[in-house]
Amino acid sequence: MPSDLRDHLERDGFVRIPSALSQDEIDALRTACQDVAHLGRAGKWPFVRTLPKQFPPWNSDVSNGIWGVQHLMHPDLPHHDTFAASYFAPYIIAAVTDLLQCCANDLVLELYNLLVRPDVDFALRWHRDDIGPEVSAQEELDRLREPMLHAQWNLALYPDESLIVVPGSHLRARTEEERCADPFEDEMPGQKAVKMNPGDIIFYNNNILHRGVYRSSAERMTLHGSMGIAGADPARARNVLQHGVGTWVGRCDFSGIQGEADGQQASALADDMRNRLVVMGSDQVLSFSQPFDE
Ligand SMILES: O=C(O)CCC(=O)C(=O)O
Repeated sequence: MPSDLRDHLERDGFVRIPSALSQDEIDALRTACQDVAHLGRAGKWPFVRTLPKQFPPWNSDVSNGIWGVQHLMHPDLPHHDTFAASYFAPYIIAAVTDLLQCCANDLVLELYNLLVRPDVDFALRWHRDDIGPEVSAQEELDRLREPMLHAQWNLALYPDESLIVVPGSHLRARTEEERCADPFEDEMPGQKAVKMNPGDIIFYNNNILHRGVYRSSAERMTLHGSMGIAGADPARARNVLQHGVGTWVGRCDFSGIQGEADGQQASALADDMRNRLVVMGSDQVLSFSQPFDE
């Protein structure tokens, strides 16, 4: 099916959906995010992205501050139902099915986290999420040519220009200059800050060459999610589960999610997407209470 959204994502490595949320929806999510960010900063929620670490796993020592709150749909986190409703919102399901050219019944629950303003300025180094810097140019290209099996997005609740990308770099191996650049290079040729207004969503290829540059003075509350396609990538499902989701996802109660997404009850879709993750992440069909219990 023709898709402008997918065409843009394929060409540039990212695509914007402007003003996807109403002001009321933004306000409700801001309230929920303020609360969980406060818990995270106070050391009262153990699943946080702590400074100065860029990649998981993070420990729960918040003495240097945090730049993210993990596991927004965790049943023990306040507002988990508000976050689940936003993860399974019709505008997300419509965009992901369009981008992945699949139907909602193919989707798998993955990650939902919050990215927040650190207490001191902080930056991530240039990276591709799933391809390490040490690979050869040929391997880099081979990996970049693999089909797109999941979609990743940022949904901004405040103006946000922290994500810096090199447009088009998801289509090619790094140039010699990019390969040899300082990992914290502030002037990478062609770089572009992805500017978002409150309520905007950016979907991006997580293997585009990118980094995050965070100013402590700019409020940031950006929801950071991903969804996959069932059956396509069991290794990724196992990875999602191993990164902590497996310990709690079986306890999520999605029955309170109102409304429809892709012509079906959003609550039923949520259950199905969770079940597909668990089935894919295990080598056999398992009930939730077995290997993923806390
Ligand atoms: O802050 C962002 O938007 C990007 C985060 C990022 O690059 C990452 O988590 O790998």
